[in-house]
Amino acid sequence: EIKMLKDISIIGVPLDLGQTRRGVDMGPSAIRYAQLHERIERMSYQVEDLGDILVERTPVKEDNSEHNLKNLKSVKDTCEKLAAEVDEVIKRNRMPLVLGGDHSIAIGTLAGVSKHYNNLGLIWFDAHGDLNTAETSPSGNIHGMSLAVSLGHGHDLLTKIGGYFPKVKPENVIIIGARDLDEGERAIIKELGIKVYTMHEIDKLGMTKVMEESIDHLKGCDGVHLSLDLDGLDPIHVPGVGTPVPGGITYREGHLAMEMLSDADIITSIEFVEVNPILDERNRTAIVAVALIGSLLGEKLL
Ligand code: Z70
Ligand code: MN
Ligand code: MN
Ligand code: MN
Repeated sequence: EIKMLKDISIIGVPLDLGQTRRGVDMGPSAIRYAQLHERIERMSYQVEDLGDILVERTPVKEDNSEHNLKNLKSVKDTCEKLAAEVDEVIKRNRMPLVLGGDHSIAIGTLAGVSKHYNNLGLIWFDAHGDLNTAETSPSGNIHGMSLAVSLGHGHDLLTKIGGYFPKVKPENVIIIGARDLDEGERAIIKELGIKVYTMHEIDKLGMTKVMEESIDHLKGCDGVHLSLDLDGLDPIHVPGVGTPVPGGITYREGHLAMEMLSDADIITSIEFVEVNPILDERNRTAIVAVALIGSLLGEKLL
């Protein structure tokens, strides 16, 4: 059974070292500027903002010695701090709302969340699978590896954050919005039997059915983490993402998905990642992020 938490703690993670486009470290500021706190408070949640996790940069030369894992030490250190902070928030019976930063931070969020549940579910909204390892990654960017790491696949320094692994079981993971998967990612999806709703299934079934099935699939879970990469949406609506992939989830489908999660009352922790204000137009991407968070937390049109 899922125990819902009605007090919310915002945690910013200004990390841009899990990929190679600078600027996503300003994501938390942009989302706050789009009035996140005010918007949630209006819905009569009790909200606290814990500020940002301190991101320390190890000089790039030293940090790129490990094979195909860029900035491994900086990403690991940041994720460890984030895990500890998320853990504290949940211990205080509050719901963590984590703002990225690039998607490598999910490694830390899940390390802090997962120990509080016996059977954690995970919804991964993304154009990508983030299921690479150093062996399969075409880029060496850790933000393309964070789901694999959380499933226990990848470098020990990442999989063992928090002192245990895996953080989530493959049968409890659902990817929604995928349309850019690498060869090695397709292989691990087959090998582990991960449930994936690509854009093909979303087009064919419709978002309503996709979310009904997803919610039903996770009904045995005692908590569900939502990790939402803004690039899951179509870049028409969110120009401020580092890796735009055409043909994504529409603004309306995105809201519908969030509203259905809200009605099902299953989400126990949240993260929104990959907002890059440098690439954005007038903060549109952060504004969309805040609107989606509103729907997810129960904002109604009427
Ligand atoms: C590619 C890689 C990725 C986000 C891009 C891209 C991964 N599969 N993830 N943008 N959020 O480099 O591993
Ligand atoms: Mn307040
Ligand atoms: Mn991602
Ligand atoms: Mn992505």
